[in-house]
Amino acid sequence: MQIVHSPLHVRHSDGVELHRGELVPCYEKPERAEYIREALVDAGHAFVEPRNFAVETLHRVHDPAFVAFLSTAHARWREEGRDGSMLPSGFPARSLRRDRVPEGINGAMGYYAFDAGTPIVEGTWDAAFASAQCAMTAAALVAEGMPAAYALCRPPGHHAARGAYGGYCFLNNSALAAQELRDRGFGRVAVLDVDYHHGNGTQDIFQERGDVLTVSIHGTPETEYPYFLGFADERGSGEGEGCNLNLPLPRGTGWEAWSAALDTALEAVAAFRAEALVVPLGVDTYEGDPISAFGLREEHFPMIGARLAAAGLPTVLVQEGGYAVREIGTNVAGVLGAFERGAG
Ligand code: SP5
Ligand code: ZN
Repeated sequence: MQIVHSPLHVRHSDGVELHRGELVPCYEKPERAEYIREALVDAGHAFVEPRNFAVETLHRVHDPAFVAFLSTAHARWREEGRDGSMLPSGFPARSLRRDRVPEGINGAMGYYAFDAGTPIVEGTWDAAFASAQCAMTAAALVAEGMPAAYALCRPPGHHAARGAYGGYCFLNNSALAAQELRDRGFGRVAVLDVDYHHGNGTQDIFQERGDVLTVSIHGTPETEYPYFLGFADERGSGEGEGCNLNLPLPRGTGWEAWSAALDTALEAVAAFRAEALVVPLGVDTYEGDPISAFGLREEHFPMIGARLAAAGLPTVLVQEGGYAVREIGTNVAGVLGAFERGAG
């Protein structure tokens, strides 16, 4: 499997998040990518660095003002004499206005964020842009004829919406990969999100589009993050009517029910007549994940890889969540190894 990865991810580090009422070191930390990289090197996969994409390529799926905010946020914070990790503390929820972006950095941060769990540090923009470039490069490689490629993205992306960040995500790497595939000639692209959390950002971005199917298997938002999107009755709108499928599952779901949902998801991808597939690949479905509550075990990840390969489509896999740091590499390598054997 061709792997695209950038060492710049380490610049996004030492942030803190608000978790159960306390500021704690962010669960989404550099060691995650290091463990994945080591496991994939050991498994003999080939690595390349991302190509350079202009910042304007991000505007295909993100609001330009949002991109400008992200790229300047920490410098504005430092101009006010602050340093370290930034978190918002006020949001334009019900009763408040959302038709104007506040002038000050604190208000602007609350305007563009949807949680207080996604720290911005000095190197966040460099890491997030490099991560997006990894995903777009992997898509370019597949469009150029490679059967599959994996983007070892960090920070992750699937929670990032057209104009909002959260859930440890800033730029929607998987959406950018899907868009790159569209722009390079694949007429219909499916996104099958297997991260523990609903891919709210990807759903938002493609909500009204009929050329990209979004499917997500995730912990039910009745109890699980991101709480306010990801229910089964969200089916897309306008031209995108019928082009979103959510498969929420209760806490404690194990392999049997999860893999039945994967069958349903793959049937939807086939019925859509997708020409290419993007897989936002979170391994926070693992039973040992510290912030999630499904029960998949190590032996199940290769089974996921084999099932995805059996779809028989040009495929871009994009790293999303997974916080059981010690096992994350084994689980990702399990998916990719089996995908390659299945596709071979
Ligand atoms: C990419 C990704 O996986 N993002 C996940 C972001 C989750 N952030 C908030 C998590 C809140 C979880 N609550 C902890 C419950 C522990 N049992
Ligand atoms: Zn997740």
